[in-house]
Amino acid sequence: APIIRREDYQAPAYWIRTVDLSFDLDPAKTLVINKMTIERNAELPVQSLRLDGEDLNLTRVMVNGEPATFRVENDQLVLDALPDGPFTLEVRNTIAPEKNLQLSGLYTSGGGFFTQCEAQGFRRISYFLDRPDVMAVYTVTLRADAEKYPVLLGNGNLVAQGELDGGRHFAKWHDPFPKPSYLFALVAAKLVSREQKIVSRSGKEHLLQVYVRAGDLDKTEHAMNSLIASVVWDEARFGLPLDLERFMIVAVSDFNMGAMENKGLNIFNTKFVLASPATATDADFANIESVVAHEYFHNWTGNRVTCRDWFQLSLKEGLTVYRDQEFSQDMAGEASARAVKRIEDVRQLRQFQFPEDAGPMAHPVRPEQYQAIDNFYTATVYEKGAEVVRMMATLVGRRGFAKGMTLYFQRHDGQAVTCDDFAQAIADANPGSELAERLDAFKRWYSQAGTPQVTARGAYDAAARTYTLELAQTGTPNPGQPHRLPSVIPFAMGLLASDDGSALPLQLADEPGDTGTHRVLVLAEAEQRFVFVNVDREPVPSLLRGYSAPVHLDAALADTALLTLLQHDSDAFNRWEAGQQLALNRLLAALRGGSTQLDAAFIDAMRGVLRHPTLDAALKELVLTLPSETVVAEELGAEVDPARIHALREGFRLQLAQALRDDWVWAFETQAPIGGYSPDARAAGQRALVNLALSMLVLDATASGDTVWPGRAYQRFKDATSMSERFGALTALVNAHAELAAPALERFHALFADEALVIDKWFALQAGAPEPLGEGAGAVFERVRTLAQHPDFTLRNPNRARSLLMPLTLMNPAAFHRADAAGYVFWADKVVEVDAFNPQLASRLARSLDRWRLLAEPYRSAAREAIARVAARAELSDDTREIVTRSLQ
Ligand code: HT7
Ligand code: ZN
Repeated sequence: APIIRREDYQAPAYWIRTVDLSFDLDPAKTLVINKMTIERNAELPVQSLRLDGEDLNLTRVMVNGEPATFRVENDQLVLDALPDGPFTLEVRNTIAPEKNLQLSGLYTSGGGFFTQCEAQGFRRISYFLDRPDVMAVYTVTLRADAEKYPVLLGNGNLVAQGELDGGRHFAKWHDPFPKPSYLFALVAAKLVSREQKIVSRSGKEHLLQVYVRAGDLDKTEHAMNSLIASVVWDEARFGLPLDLERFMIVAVSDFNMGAMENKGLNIFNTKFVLASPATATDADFANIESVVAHEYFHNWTGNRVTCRDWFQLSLKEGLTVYRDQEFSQDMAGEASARAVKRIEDVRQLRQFQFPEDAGPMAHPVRPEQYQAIDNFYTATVYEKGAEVVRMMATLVGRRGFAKGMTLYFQRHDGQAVTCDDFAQAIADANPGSELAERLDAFKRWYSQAGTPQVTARGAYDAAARTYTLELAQTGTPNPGQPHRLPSVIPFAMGLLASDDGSALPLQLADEPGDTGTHRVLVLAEAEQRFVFVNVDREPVPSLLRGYSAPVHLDAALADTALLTLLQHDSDAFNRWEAGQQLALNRLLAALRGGSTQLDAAFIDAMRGVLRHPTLDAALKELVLTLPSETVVAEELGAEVDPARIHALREGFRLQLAQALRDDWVWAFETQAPIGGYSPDARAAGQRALVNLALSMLVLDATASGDTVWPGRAYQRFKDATSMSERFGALTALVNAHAELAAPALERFHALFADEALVIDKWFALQAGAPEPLGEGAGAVFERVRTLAQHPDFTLRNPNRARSLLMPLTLMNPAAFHRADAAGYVFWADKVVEVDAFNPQLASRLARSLDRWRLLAEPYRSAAREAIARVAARAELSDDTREIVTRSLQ
């Protein structure tokens, strides 16, 4: 496929103003009639009209009602000699939705019709200028068999419906908002809906609907509540109201991603809609809340103001992720629960975005080029993009950011714009702010890939009562950019007294008095020095609080300082960070030949956290969880032996299990939430801690041959009143390889045989289980190979395919990376098999070997060979080819 470059952007030669679409829906042959009104872009010289198409069977082309001369060139429908003024173009084609296994365009799932048009799916429905800067008003008529497809949905408002001959019926929808083709959607299926009328602040009434299959209606309450909460939040926090009379969410079980924000007709993966206490874990409930919010927030950030071109994807995705993260924090409530959400987001960033930014797919938040745009729905565009927006908000303050958003919509409502336009609006609304003063330098976050490294060194001068903090930043230049320029880094910090951990007042040398105990420094040069005066006691610095910028921080703090932070920091994020750093230092030291035994100081500190009288249970659970094997590998940076990292980390886990045995028992017995199931952050945190305690107790017992705790876990698994409890107990048994794991898994499968999303969990749990050490090593991988043959397993359904393949290849390094290369062979086979029918899914799976260069031998050579084997195939999609080619470069 050709390389598409950002610098080559050109405005479209024609504008499509209105679209009148009609669908005669049939799984084998759907007729699409597309009548467009089109105008030439008068600002450009006269050119051919080139409409995008893919896998379409073209039957007729008419201009102004007359048959037209046309040609099809490289999939494009090309017309010349068109009228100079506005004209109508009618294109007829047929498509075969039941053969569409890519799940892009119009496809069938569970006996219904669904669409997915982002990024370039509309061209698989009809010929079009399939680019986000061409915005049109759509009217859509759907015709289908009334019995098989009783529900016919489109964007906007229902303007007509009725019966037709032959048992068919129709519905006509009109969306008054001009939109790009990627936001088009239709659904025709046998569905039922939960409905709720709400009145927004302005007094307008809106109808909210969640459509699912008949048996799933009892699992829609949480999605509906999340939607209502999202509507309320966006109006309260940003003054952004719901602009539609009707807002629909439809759940579908075959879907390539999480969900899609089509105007007024969001289409969701069932995974992010359906939840009941019996079938969904706390994590599922939290994910549903955040994905429902995310798609709803797109209604403004993405739909009302959209992207000029796909290089600007982070304009809508980074901003909308920032908004959903803030929403979830606000929903969590108290400060410590907010910090827990922040920690979870940062863990996600480090687990997925950091490796991406250091590997062959590294790209700036605003990429410069691509071959397959679907490959750029990445952690960098989404999660790092959200961090960039967060830094802007930090630099201008919460109210300043809200003002910036208002200006952004005043300027750009109804337009397709760029990341520059967004940054400019936030800066212009905040004249004199650090952002406005340094806007050009700040925008390097959009153009430079890689995670900057910040080194911090502090020195206390007791005689002068000063504390000098020296900050330096470095980073690797991008390909094609010889020098990396300094980033603008908001650096939140405070100082704690080293003796009792109390917060010290902060006053820089040129300031008249202290400014409180917390502040945001701005690092904008390669090196900067900050001198704090009137520092009465030796301080411990608390740096990069709340993770105020997406950088690697090397502060080289001694254990004593980290222990002070862990015990006393008012910033809960940095308490967690200090605990992680203590654990990481020990893991890295052990990997480099140091002690494999945890020291008393560390264990006592962990006990102190676990037994702490006031700390949030969720925070305790996070502190007591060691950094992941992926994070350790990335820290190591080279010659990674996944089996060794696994053995050491498992060894540490077992020591924590044994040394804190009484404390885990205490936690298990006293920390559970009281009352019936509620997915709120507090109760979920308590369940998470209790589940961790149980896992540790079963781990310890299994290692020592004791059967009491496995027995208790099995009993809890059987008696559980919620999926969180049940799955927690099952996880404890499976991860410890307890004998009772097998009967528990069997029972779980039998209990939930008809619940596809729960069976996905069943696969995922087994594929993500820690590989046993010693004799049983390899059992988890073997189990995955067996499960790939299980009658319930299929690669055709993306959730099911991911449930087995992703936990193994992305989350379970020791099971995947094997000295005999069997993991890589399995991976290559699956990539090739999936690529033949669903390139988007295949290319995601292909990313699992991105970091092969980090590996030690023999893994490295074997991994390269497997990638080369995939790359050598003559028949490969553009999506997967781009990934494997870049990987080998
Ligand atoms: N904006 C949506 C992106 C999306 C997507 C992209 C490529 C292929 C399939 C897709 N399904 C949804 C999701 C979101 O970020 O909200
Ligand atoms: Zn999004």
